[in-house]
Amino acid sequence: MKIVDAKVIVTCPGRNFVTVKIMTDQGIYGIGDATLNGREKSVVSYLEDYLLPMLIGRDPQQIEDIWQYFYRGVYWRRGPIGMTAIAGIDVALWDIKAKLANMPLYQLLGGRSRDRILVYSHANGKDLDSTLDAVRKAKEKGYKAVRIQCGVPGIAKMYGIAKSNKAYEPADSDLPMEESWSSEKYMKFIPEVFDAVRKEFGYDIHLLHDVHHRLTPIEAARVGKDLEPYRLFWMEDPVPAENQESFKLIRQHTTTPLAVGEVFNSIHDCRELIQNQMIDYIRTTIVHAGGITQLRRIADFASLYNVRTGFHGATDLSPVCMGAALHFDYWVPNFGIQEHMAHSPQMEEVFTRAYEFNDGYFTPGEKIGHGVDIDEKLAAKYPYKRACLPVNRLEDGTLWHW
Ligand code: CS2
Ligand code: MG
Repeated sequence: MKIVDAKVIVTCPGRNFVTVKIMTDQGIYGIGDATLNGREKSVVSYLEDYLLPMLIGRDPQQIEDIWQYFYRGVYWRRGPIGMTAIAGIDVALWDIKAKLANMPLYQLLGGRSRDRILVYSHANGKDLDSTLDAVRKAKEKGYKAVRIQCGVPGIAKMYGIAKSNKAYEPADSDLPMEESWSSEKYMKFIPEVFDAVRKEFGYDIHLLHDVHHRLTPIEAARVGKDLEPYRLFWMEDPVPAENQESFKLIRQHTTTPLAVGEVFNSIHDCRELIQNQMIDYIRTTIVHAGGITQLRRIADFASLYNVRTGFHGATDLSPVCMGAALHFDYWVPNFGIQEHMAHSPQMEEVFTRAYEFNDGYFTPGEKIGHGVDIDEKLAAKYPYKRACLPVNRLEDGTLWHW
């Protein structure tokens, strides 16, 4: 079997998506997500100028050898752009292999380990009342787990909060918008938010929260401690994770579970946190960490330390990534939870998919491959439009983590 062609499809049905499509001499093709929010065109160039020409003529069944060729063979290893490009190719090859085997991808991985996949939705609001209302709406839709993000008095624009009633999309300007942040105001207010949510909804719903890399280790330790009475499912990205040792300090002070990894792109980014049991969930995703081939290694390594998966699943990860992630979630023994920010109807028109939502859980569907496809004619109707993520500053102007 040979790869006879490979291309990148860039489309913007409300936001930019990058899709890799690989065609074989037996008429079977596969697709993979290669979307990196705010840097899409860099990944497109990496694919079109380098990786895709190297694919032509290869046997698509040699998934591992192709992964090693692109990882070890490139000299300049790792990094979000390279690993996202490799991920797009890797998922397309797994899609081809499962189609060749005439089975859903989860069967090829080892069969399902559960009947259904727990997901969490986002409940956010510019103030406490609108956040409580968002939790009500998520519960009405059947979600058993919600991520709570609430505007903080005195902070003009908060990450994770949708504008008016539109879906949340942080890459909302051609060049970066600047936002202002106060850890003090946030730390003072956030316990009130969870107190109000638990008072209204009790403890039968899982609550998650994303600190989004904003705090110092001791501040994160304090917030983790302050939130203990509200028994969070997890507190996410409490601090930037370049210095993984700093998680020891957080761990010493709080039992609030920690989830990290959506910005990681290699097993080497996760190793210290996992082997020192400084986190409880690993969020590294298929699209940003080199695809299924590397994610299997990360998940297996995490299982040695009782760390469970909790994949990133924001709308800037395309339905192709969601589809592949759900097959992975169906199989992976140490599954934790899957993030689900619903894509818009316009996006779902471009990407047909087999996965289904039912009462707070997903199933990946029984279509062969990962079950997601792209309507290229429709995709062509939505040309790429540059959009960058915001940049963040403290109130005194210091550049800070967004
Ligand atoms: C967030 C993301 O979903 C999450 O946990 O961290 O929305 C993140 O801000 C975006 O994916 C960045 O593109
Ligand atoms: Mg996050």
